[in-house]
Amino acid sequence: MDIYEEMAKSVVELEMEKAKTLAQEAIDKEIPLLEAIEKGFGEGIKRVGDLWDAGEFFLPELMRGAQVMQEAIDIITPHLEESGVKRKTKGKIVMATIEGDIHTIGKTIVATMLKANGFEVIDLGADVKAETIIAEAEKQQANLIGVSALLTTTMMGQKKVTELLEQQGKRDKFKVILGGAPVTAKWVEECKADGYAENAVAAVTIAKNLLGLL
Ligand code: B12
Repeated sequence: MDIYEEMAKSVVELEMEKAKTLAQEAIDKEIPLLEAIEKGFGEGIKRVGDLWDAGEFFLPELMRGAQVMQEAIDIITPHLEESGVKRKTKGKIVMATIEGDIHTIGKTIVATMLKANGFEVIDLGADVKAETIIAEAEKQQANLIGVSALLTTTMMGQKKVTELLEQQGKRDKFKVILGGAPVTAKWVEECKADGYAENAVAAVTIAKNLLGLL
């Protein structure tokens, strides 16, 4: 079994110690860390999601799976950042999961991937009001705002970000990108946002594109 499959399995089997050991192994053996996140632990949480969808996993398993994935990523992230620090900053992005929504995993992966690709990322966490996201983007003089939503009920908050920017006459100051499992290109268009990406690799491409770096 390759290490990515072992990583995925550790999340599905809710094996915290195993996941942490594998994360450390990836660092020690200089395995590409972004791939370890996407193809390994990220694949694992997707399978956990499928098991939840199929009614085979319940909330406690779901939460444990998320914790296992998060702790493994926490071990990897400082090493990713280490390799990224010496590069010139490509741009500054303020990221958050929108108000009412506590899903952090996808947003954190995107933030990690952007950092690893030379962006400066200010991660505001989850359950963040549109007003706060905008205020922070202004304070930080960011070029980009990234907003995640995993619930159909919280997606409206993404639209609120672009609407508020418009109302406040600040829409031209920032490029806004949206994402999260229920988000589609059509929804992004409806929100009058600037970009959509369905995964973290695409998020880096769209961010670079919007800042004219590609
Ligand atoms: C893990 C999980 C949880 C964990 C979250 C832990 C955490 N720290 O994040 C816990 C257990 C806490 C949880 C809670 C809940 N959850 Co939940 N959860 C999931 C699950 C299984 C996986 C989500 C995930 O992390 N996926 C893995 C990541 C890597 O994928 P991702 O988030 O899509 O991110 C990728 C892309 O979307 C994109 N992306 C993401 N964000 C952004 C942002 C930008 C700017 C860009 C460009 C791209 C981008 O890139 C990412 C990397 O590739 C999904 C099921 C599923 N199949 O998605 C349900 C799911 C999202 N949850 C759901 C629900 C209903 C809930 C609860 C309401 C359950 C409850 N009754 O309490 C609560 C929510 C409470 C709240 N107020 O938010 C539903 C949502 C239904 C809907 N359509 O609205 C889902 C779809 C499950 C289901 N089938 O019913 N959940």
